[in-house]
Amino acid sequence: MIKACLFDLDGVIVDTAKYHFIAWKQLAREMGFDFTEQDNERLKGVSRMASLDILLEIGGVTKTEQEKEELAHRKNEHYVSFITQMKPDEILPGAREFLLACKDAGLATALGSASKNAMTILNRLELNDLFDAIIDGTHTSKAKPDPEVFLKGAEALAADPENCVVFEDAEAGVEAALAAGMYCVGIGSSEVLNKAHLIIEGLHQMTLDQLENLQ
Ligand code: B16
Ligand code: MG
Repeated sequence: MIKACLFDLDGVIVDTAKYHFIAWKQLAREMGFDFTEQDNERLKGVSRMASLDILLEIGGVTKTEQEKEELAHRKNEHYVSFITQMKPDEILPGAREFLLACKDAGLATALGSASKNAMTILNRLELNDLFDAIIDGTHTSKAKPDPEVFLKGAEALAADPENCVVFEDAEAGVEAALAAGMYCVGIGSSEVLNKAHLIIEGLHQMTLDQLENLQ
């Protein structure tokens, strides 16, 4: 029986990938190489430092650890300049409605995101109150596909993993949910998310009845 819903942020609640893309592209330009939208697909759900490693690999560039810290900091400054301008109308279709339906049905809700900027984004979207627990990149040391972020979310909600469902748009996130022993609803392409128990285009397609059918 599902008692708790855990939500990834980027790609599930809001499309922040477009802002990550502009910020990474700008950094690549400063280093003298191009970064495409296709390249950006590789960074979805990946932590900031791991994303930088992929960017540097694409550019064929080697940097010291200290230089990498500075580059990641600079990228984050670009990114934060965008997300601090976000408005609630950027919430993806159906996300707010489904969160409200969960609350009305007495289901516990948690955020499970790799982002260290999750609180800033939720504040801008005015969604904080709809989450009983928020686990983000500031609370975790192991990146998805490690299940840490979702196990911490379940613990914060006092829910057993077998009573939890995770909503994820990234392959590594689906793997993290399954490794945690939870149900998973994939949001996006069935080619990439085929290990999920159910795949939908977005939370606008999700109903509470479908949660019962997962089991
Ligand atoms: P930050 P999610 C992830 O969010 C993004 O998909 C990924 O592109 C980003 O690198 C990561 O957060 C870290 O974000 O730089 O803000 O700490 O999908 O796990 O909600
Ligand atoms: Mg995501």
